Formats: sequence, structure tokens, C-alpha cells
Amino acid sequence: MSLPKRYLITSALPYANGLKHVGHLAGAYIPADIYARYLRAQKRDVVFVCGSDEHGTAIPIQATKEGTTPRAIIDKYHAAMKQDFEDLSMSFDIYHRTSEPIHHETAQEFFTYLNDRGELEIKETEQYFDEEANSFLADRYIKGTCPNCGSDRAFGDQCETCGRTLSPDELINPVSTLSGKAPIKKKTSHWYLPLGKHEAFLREWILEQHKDDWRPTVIGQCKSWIEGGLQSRAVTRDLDWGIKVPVAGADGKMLYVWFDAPIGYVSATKQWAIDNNKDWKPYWYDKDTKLVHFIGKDNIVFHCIIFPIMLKLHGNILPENVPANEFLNLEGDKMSTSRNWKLDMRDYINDFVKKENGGGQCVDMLRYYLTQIAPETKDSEFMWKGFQDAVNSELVSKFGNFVNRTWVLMHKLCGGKVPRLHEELLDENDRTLFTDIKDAKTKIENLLEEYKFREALFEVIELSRKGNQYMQKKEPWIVAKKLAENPESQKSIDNTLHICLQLTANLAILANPFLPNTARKMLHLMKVVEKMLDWDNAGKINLLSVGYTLREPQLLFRQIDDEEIKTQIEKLKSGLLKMEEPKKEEVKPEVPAKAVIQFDDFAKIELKTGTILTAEKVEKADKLLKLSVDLGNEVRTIVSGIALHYQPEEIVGRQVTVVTNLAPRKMRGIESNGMIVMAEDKAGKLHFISPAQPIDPGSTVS
Ligand code: B3M
Ligand code: ZN
Repeated sequence: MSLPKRYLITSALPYANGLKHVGHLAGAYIPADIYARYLRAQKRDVVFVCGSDEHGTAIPIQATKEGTTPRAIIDKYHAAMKQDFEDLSMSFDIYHRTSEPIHHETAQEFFTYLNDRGELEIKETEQYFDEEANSFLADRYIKGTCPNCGSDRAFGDQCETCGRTLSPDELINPVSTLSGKAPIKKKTSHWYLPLGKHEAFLREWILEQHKDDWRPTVIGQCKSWIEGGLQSRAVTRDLDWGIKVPVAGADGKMLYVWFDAPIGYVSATKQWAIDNNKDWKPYWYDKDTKLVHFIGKDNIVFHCIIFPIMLKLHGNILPENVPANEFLNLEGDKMSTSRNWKLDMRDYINDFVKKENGGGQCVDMLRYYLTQIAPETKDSEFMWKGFQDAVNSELVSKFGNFVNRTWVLMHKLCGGKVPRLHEELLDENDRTLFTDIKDAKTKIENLLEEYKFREALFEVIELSRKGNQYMQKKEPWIVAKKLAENPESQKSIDNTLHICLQLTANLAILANPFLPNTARKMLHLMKVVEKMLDWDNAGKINLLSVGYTLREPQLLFRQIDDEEIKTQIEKLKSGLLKMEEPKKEEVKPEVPAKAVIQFDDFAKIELKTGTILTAEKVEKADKLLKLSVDLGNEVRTIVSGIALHYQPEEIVGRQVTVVTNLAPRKMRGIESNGMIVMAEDKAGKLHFISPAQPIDPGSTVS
């Protein structure tokens, strides 16, 4: 297959309504940055765009919260996010914003183009209206109960608890967040994009053409949308913040934020072209451009279904791939802004990067860990202990250690210069390492081309591990001890260090997309120029010239100590408490004691001890775990609402108390035969009621 002529890479445009956390970073930004850096090192024609999403109801809602104007909000958070991305070495070619006039014009032109060609339809519908506030209610302004997971904190567009996309009509007991009253329905007309008309196209393009190269999670979501029946989607809203609908008489109507935001990729490209004296058009019209959208899983439908339909109708190219990531949890719980359970990029920057001993190495440590745990195929977990382990036992002990040993020994045993290679003395170990270097390049390249960033990074570390192993086999420091008796053995030392130095140069090239600051620090140690990082140089074993003097050793990374981890965990927990405190003030009414029952009533309940044999999460239900429980003479399936409190793996083997004669109940399609009895503490955490000593499963509790 021939290579595309050019690449356009996009990262989701974050809403300018608050600081973004490391979950966002891991989902849509770091992978895109790795990919862009890799392609640039390949000397391909790449433009990498991003910017702030400054429309939608999220903005005025935040303005109300902060007692200021929407304009002030977008200015504040645009600047803050831009800075955060810079501080974490994101290499966008442009970080634009959707409030710019060039974006408004581009989005309006798109709308007009589609509307003029009859691709949009106008429909009159009834929509929720708040009589007290005299205003139509945007989806975000309506709260209610989620039809999917039952959470009572769902919004009209999405349930934050289970992540399901909703429409306001699906909400149970809707309430206006403006007045707290139940809204009424009122007539209004809007422009709709009829998705159903494009079903055949979507089936062919996604489910046929891309069934093998898009991630299964992405294909799965698209499939369920297509098969669930594609409804027309309104592309305008009754709002006073946004881009005006460019039609005479459409006063008070704005383009829906999800109509204008992805067009932000186009306007960012235009602005980049103006700034760099380039032509933007080929990036959006020429079939030889490879367009790749990096996003989180909650944005899949917009990037795989709605925006592609718009692009197709507008005559543009379509994305080649949309490598969406799943979510990143933090210390065993969902990241959440409202509960303050999160790690903002800014917090990490302040606590690590800006600290003495921080800088580029701490940026790369975070990039490393977030790539190592990237939620590419399923949700994953940021654990501070995991961060510490990743840094200390991989970056420091493998990668950093190899480079440092090489440098120290080269100074000690080879006079601080690149020693000669004595070809006639090359042995099996040397040759194997040469092959390993070449193979690593090919493997990493193939993995990156397939958006498998985790595995690609693993191969980089793996190569440094092989370097350590090689050094360990060669033991140049032992050989050096016998130099007096056998001066010829200097040649063996030279060979070892020569090869380790060439490997270091390779590691710099291969690590560069992931750890750009480290790669530059290595260039400094080697006293070579940026050009050495060209991807083409990887696999070569003559990158450093013989006799060239290199700099003194300098550690690439520092260790993360226990104290730092402890501080972060405490900070996270205290932040959570702070948010929960106000709740405590609303004194909970004492739960009235239940009515007195007779012994016979109690005796109706059959309680037994059981042992949990297996536990797994129930798909699309955050709170539920599916358990199989050993009750002595039988094993039962029980669905239990404890998933927010326990990880499946931590409860296997636990002894618990089970109500065994409860009528079977279906939950999420699984029949539950019994109930695990739990005690709830003041903080709402659930605890098992377990026998003090291990006891036979199936023992009667009475
Ligand atoms: N601002 C939603 C989000 O930040 C939205 C993405 C737009 S991408 C065109 O998740
Ligand atoms: Zn829900």
C-alpha cells in the first residue's frame, strides 16, 4: 500500500468550561501527540490540530456558577488549557478556539451549504420550556432520572453516571435546573440532519470497509447506533450563546455545539495555513490525506456518524480512523469533576513539573505512565502506586539505568569517547543485540501504525531491558580488572561500550514520540543534533562516530518516593471530603425504626454463609457485580449492587452472608438468585457481613 501524501491529526476540542484532568490527557491528547511526533520523525507531511470548544450550554452554565460572563469563562479556560497542554509537551501545530470569527464563518458556510442543497429538514416539535425563567431548556438544563442506570443525576443529553447519551424525553421526572420546577412543553422549530437517509452509506463505510481496522469498541458503538435506528438530529438550538443560524428570521437560534465543534478542526486547519503560508484545502479535500480523529469514547457517535455525514455532504474527505479510548479511572473510582475525584493536568504540573527536580523528566514520567495504562481496549486505572512503580522500576531501573551505566562505564573505561568497534571480535551476543535493535524499530513502527501505543511503548522499554541484559553478560567492569594481565581485553570492553552507545542513540529515536524531553536530554548527552532523531536512523548501528567525546553522565529520571505518593493520595481524599462536607450539614432524618415483627416473620428469611467464587462487572451497569457464590451444596448466580465499593478481584474468596430464599429477580438480563447482606457505614460505604473465622459455605445464619 502506498503511503498517504499527508496527514491531518485531530484531538477532541475540550470544552472551555474548566480545567481538564489526566483522564482527558490519556484519552485524546497523548496518543495523538505520540502519533504526530512519530509521523514527523518519519518526515511525513503532518498537521496536528486542536483548540478550545467554546460554545454549548456548558459555557453559560459555568458562567452562572462563577458569577461572570460566558466570554470571561472561555477566555479564562482557553488560556489555562492552552498553557497546560504546552506544559505537558503537546505538539499541536495550532491550538485554536471556536470563538474566532474564522470559525463562525466556516461553521455557517457548512450549514448554508447543507441547507441550500436540501440536506437539512425543518421540523416543529414540542420542547421543554421553563415558564418561570421564560426560556427553552437546553438538554443540559434538564435533570432527571436515567432510564438506563437509574441514577437521579442524569442530564437531558447524557447520564454522567453510566455515560449513556440521552435525549430529554427519555429522562424520568424531568426538572429544570434554572428554576427547579417541572418544565412544560412548548412548540419550536429547528433544522434537523436526517441521519436515517445515510444508513446505507454508514453500513458500507463503517461496518464493511472499516470493520477490521477500527477498534472493536468503536465498531461496536457504531453498530449499535446504526442498528438502533438512526433518528434525525437537531442541529440548531434555542439559545443565546453560540453561532447564529445563518438564515433570515432565525433569531434566537444557534447552531448546536456538536454541529459547530468538529468543524473547528477545519477552521483550525485554515488558521494554521494562514499562519504558515500554506494551502489548507488539500487537507480536507484531497483523497490522499489521511484524517485521524483522537477522542474519548463518549464522543464516538459524533465523530463516526454525524460529522462524517456532514463531511460527505459537504464534499470533504472522511476520517481513516477514529481510535477512541475508553475511560481512565482514578484510585478505584470514576474520575469526576463534581465530586472532585480527579487529577487535573494543572495539579500534576504544579506538584511535579514546576517543582525543583521536576521539569521535562516529570512531564515524560506522566506521559509514560498514561501511555502504559492507556485505556485502549477497556477502562483502566490510574493508581499513584502504579505511577511510582512505572517510574521507579521501568523508567529509572530499566531505561535510565541502562543509559547511565553506559555513560559511567564509557567515561571510566573508554576515556569519555566513543570507542572503536573491532569487527573481528564480534560474538553471538553482539549480533543478537544488533538484530534486537532492528526488530524493535520494525515492531514499534507497526504498532504505532495500528494505534497500539501501549504495546509500542512496551517494546521501547523491552529494548532497554535487553541492553541491560547484554551489559550484564559482558561485564566490562570485570574484564577491566584483568587489563593489566591481558591488555588485549580492552578491545572487548570497547566493543561492549560501542554497542551500548549505539543502542542508546537508537533508544533516543524510538522513545522520542513518547518521551520527547528525555530524547532531547539524550541528544545533549551524546552532543548530537535534533536531526539524529529522524526515524530513518532507527535500526542503524553507526549513529555515533568513533572517537567523538561525549558529555559527563547525568541521570535521565529521578525516583518517585513514597512520601510524594502519600501526599497525592491524601490530597485526593481530602479534596473529596471537602466536597462532601456540605452534604453532611443537611442533617439526615433518622431512619424510622421498622415496625416490630414476630419471630415467625423473621424465621421466614433464610440466611446462609457463602463463599464468592467469581466476580465480574456487569456491562453498562456501574453499580452491579455478577457473582457466583458457593453455598455448600450449590453454586448460585447473584447480582449485587456493590461495584462502586469493591473491585471484582478483591472479593473473590470472601465469605459473605446471603439471603437464599428471596424470589429470583432479573437485573440487566441476568437472573439473580439471592442477595448478599451488606452493612452501610456513615460514609455510605458498603461492608460484607462475614464470619469471624472461616466456616463451611452453606452454614445457616440465625
Ligand atoms: N467538547 C466534548 C468533550 O470535551 C467536546 C468535544 C468536541 S470535539 C469536536 O468531551
Ligand atoms: Zn445512567
